[in-house]
Amino acid sequence: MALVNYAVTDRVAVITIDNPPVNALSPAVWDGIDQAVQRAVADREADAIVLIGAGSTFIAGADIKVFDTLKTKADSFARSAGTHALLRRMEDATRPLVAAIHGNALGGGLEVAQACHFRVATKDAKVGQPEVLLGIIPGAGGTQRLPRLAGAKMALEMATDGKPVPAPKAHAAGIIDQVVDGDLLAGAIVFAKAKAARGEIRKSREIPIPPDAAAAALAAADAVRASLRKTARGLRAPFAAVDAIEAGLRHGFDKGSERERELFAECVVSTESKALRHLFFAEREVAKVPDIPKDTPTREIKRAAVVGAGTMGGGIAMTYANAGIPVLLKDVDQAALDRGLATIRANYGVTMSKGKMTEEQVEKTMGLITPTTSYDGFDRVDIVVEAVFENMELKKATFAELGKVTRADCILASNSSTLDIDEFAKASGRPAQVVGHHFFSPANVMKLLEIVRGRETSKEVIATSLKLAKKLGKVGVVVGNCFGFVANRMLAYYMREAYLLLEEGASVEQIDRVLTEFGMPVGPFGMQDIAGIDVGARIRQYLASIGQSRAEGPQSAVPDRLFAMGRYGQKTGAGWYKYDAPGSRNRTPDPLIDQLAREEAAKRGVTRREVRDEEIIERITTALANEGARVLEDGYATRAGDIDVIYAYGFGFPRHTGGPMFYAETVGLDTVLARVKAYRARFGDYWQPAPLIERLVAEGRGLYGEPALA
Ligand code: T1G
Repeated sequence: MALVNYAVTDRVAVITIDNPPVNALSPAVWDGIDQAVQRAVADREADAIVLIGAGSTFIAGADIKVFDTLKTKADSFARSAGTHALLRRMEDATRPLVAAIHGNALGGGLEVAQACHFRVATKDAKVGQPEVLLGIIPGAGGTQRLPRLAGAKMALEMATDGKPVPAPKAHAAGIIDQVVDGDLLAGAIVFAKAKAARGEIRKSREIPIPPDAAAAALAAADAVRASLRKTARGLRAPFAAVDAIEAGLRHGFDKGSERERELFAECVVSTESKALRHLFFAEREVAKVPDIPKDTPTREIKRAAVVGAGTMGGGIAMTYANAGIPVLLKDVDQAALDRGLATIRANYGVTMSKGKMTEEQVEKTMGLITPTTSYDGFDRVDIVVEAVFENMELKKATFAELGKVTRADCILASNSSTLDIDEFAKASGRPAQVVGHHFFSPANVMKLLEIVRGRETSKEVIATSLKLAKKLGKVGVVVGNCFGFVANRMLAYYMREAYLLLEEGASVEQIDRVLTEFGMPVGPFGMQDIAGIDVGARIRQYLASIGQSRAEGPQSAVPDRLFAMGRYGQKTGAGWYKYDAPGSRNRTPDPLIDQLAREEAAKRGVTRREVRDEEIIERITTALANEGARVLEDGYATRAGDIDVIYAYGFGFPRHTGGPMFYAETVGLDTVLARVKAYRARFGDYWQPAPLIERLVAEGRGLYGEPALA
């Protein structure tokens, strides 16, 4: 089959794009469409033209991989002239040209549809301009045609938030001309023939924008910019999209198109776009585990159980219920269950207050959660997620029980954040069924699921976990069973540097500010006050009991002193900050922390000094990248992109940096290596360069299997 097929039906030329899996616009597809439209215009057998996608969707956009071939702004600017000219040729077709949309018409796909004279769609189709999610802007006329079809306000919204719009809403806005019930192609042919009978052609680029609407739109553009300054910190693309739309409003279609091409060219070669495009593919790569073939058998998860109704257990139960999977929620007594269910109900109450769920939906979903204080019914579930207190003995006892009360093929998953899955596997008596499912708090919100592979975890259990992650709306990443797995193993180095910088003279507020300005949703100290200082303290205690520690190098005593004072963070009303009351989020700096830092610095003979903001970022990101490289070297993560996905989805590491490993690559692995060596000389031998980084720098290669980023 060709990429673009042509046939005439009932005097309508039907052009079918067939480029699986999403009909992406590769250069060959662009050319195919161009030739097919020109063929239809000259075809005496055709009075009208329909453009449709084969398979499950219309065109999901330009082929994102092609952007890596655009090396300079000038190159991109030059090449986009061809695309714009092609779309104008389509628009100048002398026969009615109708786009028939099902599935998704996104990015270039919607832009192709906008260059058609009309658009019809199925009810469940979606249209959108998601380019900003890739650090670029609509680059095929979308910033100029969309305002003319849908009005500038809607165009500004779509081009800056990148969200898909359902067909009925797009129809109401004027983007879609008709929602087709029944067979899309048949409906499109009828629609096209009717247009041909009336000789009706409408070129989007010629739709006028009334002066008063343009004035209102220009005001709207400024308002959008003001809002983006809060929501799109550190990003360029959303602002560029506004600039392109504004140029068209002020100077007309042609000048606006030229400005769009300039801005697209600027964005497509930016680090922001390379980073976001990297994550787009990385978050799809994670599902590909080298020794787990795509056709590995999987089990259907129809019933689940969660042991432990605490914060995590409750959130996990919600995750299953939200996916429509009935779930038993077990705790030791009714009081614990009642607390757990009250938290769940409160969480749904927040969702409902935001209008994301109706009361009926909440009741129906909560109805899927069955509280219990016994193991009754555990013999009928397909998976159990253990979410008891992070204590090895308690977890081993729980797995021993689960091994007795569940079916032989029931998957036994642990939500442990750091402990040894193989220990649980041994205790269960069924190691092949045991796996780690490490959710991130709040479990019903955070998308990351670390799938921790034990020594004996079966391939079927891994494959089932990956499939289940998708069903739960999570991004499942398979990781190895080292202490802390990948996320928390690396986080130990992130926190070590934060603590040491604090003792060296930086303040809690400065470190948190610098990391949030970098793009983290919250700084290390604010994060600990949310997660609980006691969680880390107890893990350190456990490690000390088995003669281990989280990260090499000096361990600050400040967090343990806070723990000893009962200052666990928000939940106790004081931690790294003071809070209005236990559970409050209103925080104020506490001079006590500075005093503790001074005392501990003195004990370690550290001379306090002023710490520059840049040093905070450099120390923390270098520590992350160096440890990430060791994780890769040790084989606990499959690829650098997996680590990027873990940090983007697990900790909100700013997506426009591509993740800690991609960020290291853009800083330069040679620079990262030099920093590690400088820190070793300055702070001590615990700063050891990761051999992988040393090797890649020596060979001039990058972390992603090709020469370092140009
Ligand atoms: N280019 C290349 N590959 C793509 C692709 C694209 N646009 N979209 C999807 N894929 C691959 C994806 O990597 C995966 O590959 C497979 O298709 C299935 O994808 C000029 C400049 C459409 C909602 O941003 O949002 O147009 O892993 O797993 O869950 O102005 O794909 O199987 O090897 O995501 O059903 C704008 C991106 C581009 C849309 C379907 N368009 N895609 O989701 O499948 S820029 C987008 C998506 C542009 C113009 C601008 C989703 C989807 P593999 P999938 P899905």
